[in-house]
Amino acid sequence: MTTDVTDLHEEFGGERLPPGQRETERFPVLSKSGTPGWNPATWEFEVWGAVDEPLSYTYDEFTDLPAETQVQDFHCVTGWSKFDCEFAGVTFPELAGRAGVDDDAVHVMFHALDGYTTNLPLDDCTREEVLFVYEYDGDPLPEDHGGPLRVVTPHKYAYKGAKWVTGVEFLTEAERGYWEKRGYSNTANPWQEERYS
Ligand SMILES: Nc1nc2c(c(=O)[nH]1)N[C@H]1C(S)=C(S)[C@@H](COP(=O)(O)O)O[C@H]1N2
Ligand SMILES: [Mo]
Repeated sequence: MTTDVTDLHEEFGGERLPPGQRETERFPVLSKSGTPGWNPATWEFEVWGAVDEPLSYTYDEFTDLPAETQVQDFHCVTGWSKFDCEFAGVTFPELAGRAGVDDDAVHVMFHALDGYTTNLPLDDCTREEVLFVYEYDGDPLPEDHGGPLRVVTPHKYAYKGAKWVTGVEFLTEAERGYWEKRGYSNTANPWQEERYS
């Protein structure tokens, strides 16, 4: 079953194409420092911080979790949007439920293989469309786009979605990630054009 979440913009009172964006058919690659490469024998995905049960998965274990396929739009802060991306993976709420999030957790930091980090308030993460993605258009997620595993955040500019994600840290206080420390918006709502801070 595939869920179409491309009507998400209605929640934000905006058009499907957010202001100042241009639709592209291509799927450009944007990375701060190239594709890091991963080793399937040693790759691990971990959940830690303010949780009852820290979690750790190999690639095979992760891809055995209950998964779903969604059609989503993708908005890059540099001005392009790609409609109708088919992503398959595990939802944030599914994973958070397995870890048991502590009552005092308010914020989340995503960690990635290339040293990238990005942050979001917990409320912005506990949404079905925040997905840990390992398939794109029915194929394994290409490494340039964050394979083996990346996050997508269709309600935010795409820098909130860590490619090559290896960990999720639940925090009791807000912190800023890589681009959030370097001038990009902490809130990143495309329909309010929250590009810079
Ligand atoms: N680990 C990691 N994740 C990242 C980045 C990065 O440099 N490293 N770049 C971000 C930015 S700025 C964007 S626009 C999207 C780009 O995703 P794409 O290359 O699949 O288009 O990934 C985001 N996630
Ligand atoms: Mo970006």
